[in-house]
Amino acid sequence: MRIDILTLFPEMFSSLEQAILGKAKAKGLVDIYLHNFQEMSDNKQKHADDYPYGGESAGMLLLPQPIFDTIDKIQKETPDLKKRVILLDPTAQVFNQQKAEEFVKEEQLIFICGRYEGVDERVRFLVSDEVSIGDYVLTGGELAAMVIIDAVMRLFPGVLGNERSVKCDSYSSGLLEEPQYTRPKEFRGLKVPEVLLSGDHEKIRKWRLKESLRKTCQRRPKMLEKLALTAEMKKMLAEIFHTKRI
Ligand code: 6GU
Repeated sequence: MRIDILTLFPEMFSSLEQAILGKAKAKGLVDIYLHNFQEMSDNKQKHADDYPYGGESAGMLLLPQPIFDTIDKIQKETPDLKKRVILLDPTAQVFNQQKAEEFVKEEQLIFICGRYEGVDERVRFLVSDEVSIGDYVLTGGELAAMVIIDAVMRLFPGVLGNERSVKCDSYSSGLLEEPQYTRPKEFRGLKVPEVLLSGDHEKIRKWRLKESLRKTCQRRPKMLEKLALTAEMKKMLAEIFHTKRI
């Protein structure tokens, strides 16, 4: 996959080289191209922003020209790649796991990182997707782009090194992951549930499913509404409600 990032602060992305993305790059699964669209500005002072028409407005807007020209340049370099052009915008729909699963199927992702008060409305003609990462305002789209890139890259086969962990992800399966334990069996008086040490796979499967349902019920009850519940799940949920531990 090729990732292009349009930003006024390309140096912010150096941390992407670490961790998951570093691994993906080392394996040749992804190439990242950073574009400082300010350098594409056709005015003498290399301004990338200006005041909005109409006056009385709070701040500056990103100019359309440097962004349009950068996208044109990228399109010329990569005419054949199946791509999405993604505008980071705090007023857009919130990014989620489903979007991450869509994006990972593309050959190229182009991120336009907004700054200041936002972008000239005409920039939206260029984009296929607009996303926010939550209901709060950041100073720019850079951190949001990094969040999205991380969520997408870890879905790439071979990046995590353990495909099961993607399939069992909270949000992919429709249920939150059950509590998990590692060594030792007892730590500061806190014990690992007996069933996990029993070696009885069917009992363990049931325990995991039930705890997964319990956690989803407690933390994200809306997720259960979207799930096709099996008879086994319904029985477990009834037990969970009956014991009133939620
Ligand atoms: Cl995409 N941009 C900015 N500036 N703030 C945000 C955001 C994006 N998502 C949440 N907050």
